[in-house]
Amino acid sequence: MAEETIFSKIIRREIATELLYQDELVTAFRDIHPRAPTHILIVPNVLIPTVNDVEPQHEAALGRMFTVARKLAADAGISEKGYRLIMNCNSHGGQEVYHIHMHLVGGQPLGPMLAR
Ligand code: DGP
Repeated sequence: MAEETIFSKIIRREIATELLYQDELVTAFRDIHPRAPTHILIVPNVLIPTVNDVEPQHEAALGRMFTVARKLAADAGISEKGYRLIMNCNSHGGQEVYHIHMHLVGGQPLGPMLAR
């Protein structure tokens, strides 16, 4: 059984965090350490620790993450200029919170995908 993270408490509204979106599959809220003018986290409501733990039964939630990303990007007014969706996995990927999440970042030019 995977250990819960702070994200489970946010999803269950046990700690005060403004939710930008929530339905039966996913929840979205602002990153506490924004790296760009828009920096939103979109998470499945069910605890999946890493992308390595993704199973076919998660496909509905994972697909919903993209449709919600599209909506929130439009709400933020960044659709036309563009944005980046990021999912980090384990230590080499720089994952800090072991409840998978999609970063939606934009609002300024983001530069190359990876530092050289
Ligand atoms: P990652 O490195 O991909 O695991 O990114 C985790 C992100 O989660 C990081 O950008 C900071 C954010 N974060 C961590 N704790 C909290 C929290 O309690 N609230 C919010 N809103 N964001 C958090």
